[in-house]
Amino acid sequence: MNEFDLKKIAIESGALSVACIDLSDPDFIKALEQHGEEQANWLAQGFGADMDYLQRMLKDKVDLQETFPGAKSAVVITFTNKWGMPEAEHPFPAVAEDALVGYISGYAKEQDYHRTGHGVLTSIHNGLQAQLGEFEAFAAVDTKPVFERFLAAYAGLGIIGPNDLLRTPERDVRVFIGTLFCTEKIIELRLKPEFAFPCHFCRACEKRGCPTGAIKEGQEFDSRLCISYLTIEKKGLLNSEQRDLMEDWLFGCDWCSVVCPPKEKEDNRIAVDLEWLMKSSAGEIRRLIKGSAVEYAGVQKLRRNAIAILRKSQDPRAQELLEWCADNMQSNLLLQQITCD
Ligand code: B12
Ligand code: SF4
Ligand code: SF4
Repeated sequence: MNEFDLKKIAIESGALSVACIDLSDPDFIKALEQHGEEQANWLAQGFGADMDYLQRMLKDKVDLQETFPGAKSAVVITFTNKWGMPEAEHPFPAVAEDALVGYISGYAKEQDYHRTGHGVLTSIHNGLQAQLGEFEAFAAVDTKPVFERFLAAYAGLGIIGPNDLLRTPERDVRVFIGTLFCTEKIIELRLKPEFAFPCHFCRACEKRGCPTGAIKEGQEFDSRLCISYLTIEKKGLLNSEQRDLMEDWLFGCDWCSVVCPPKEKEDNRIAVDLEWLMKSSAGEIRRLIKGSAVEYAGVQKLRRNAIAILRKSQDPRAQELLEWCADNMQSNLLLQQITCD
């Protein structure tokens, strides 16, 4: 296997870029352990909010031989799901101009990126086996305990920007990361990403990207303040402070990615009619979001977030819709979200 063949297989499988790490390299093992310590420190400071799985998976992310038995090489890729592209599609019904709306992040358009990434990695595995013979491999796209941004940055697919995202020469930060842990030794391939300008000449994501302070100059990323965390991961009720932070987002947030690179971008959000979201049957919405990244949050969380948005609205129709919800909703969480502090 040479560099050219690996790149050819990966690109033909749908990856944007590829690199490969030798998992037995002592420098890599040391860097991984150090990253584990840094993440433990980050979690100890509370920056991981209540995402307990980050703590639970920490050991498995460092001990790769235990997690992926027999793995010798990690093929790391970036890929996209038309994130940020004007032609990207979504299943939500069109919204009337004067409707009460909430927004879904543009990265959730098209098929769920976890599924897209697994497809690309399976195809790469097949391509490698065609050349090297059969071997076992484990694919991960946010689906197994892996320090994805660390691996991608270590392999040279990009750099970590002030927005905490992998910035790449191919598509800036609007890429996802996938890794294929192979029990066969593949060629070691580390890249040197080159950019037209360094992040410190720009800092747009830091200066005019994040509205909440989750990204702040000289400070570590704080999930507790991140709209993406509040709308997707946060369990239970949203208190008034959290409701104020989350603007009118129903799922995810685009502000720190849409400014990269720093020029005006099209609005890629998905507008959702809040009356439709509250009054349609849960089954219908579930069917609609099946196979999209939004499915991870589920209907109840989308509705909880919608209530949080409605409570901040000055529009009298928002109050009417909340009253309708109070009369018609069965879920205790949603009923409490209508009145909680
Ligand atoms: C938990 C999680 C979240 C949390 C926490 C986010 C965070 N910044 O940590 C929440 C819910 C907030 C979130 C939001 C989003 N997420 Co998210 N998320 C994850 C997940 C599952 C784990 C990340 C994690 O462990 N964080 C904890 C930090 C401490 O650990 P870390 O990633 O290892 O790296 C940190 C440092 O060590 C340092 N670092 C890492 N490597 C290196 C290397 C060098 C050289 C240096 C100097 C520093 C450095 O940078 C980080 C600083 O805090 C990953 C998938 C995965 N398994 O990795 C996706 C992932 C990071 N998310 C992703 C995406 C797309 C998003 C959103 C854009 C979605 C959206 N539109 O709403 C937002 C962006 C918010 C943001 N600016 O980070 C993508 C990012 C792709 C990219 N281009 O980087 C990932 C990689 C999923 C994927 N497979 O593609 N996410
Ligand atoms: S917005 Fe600017 S500073 Fe932020 S990651 Fe992109 S290029 Fe770097
Ligand atoms: S996703 Fe939104 S809230 Fe979170 S860091 Fe980026 S801009 Fe800030």
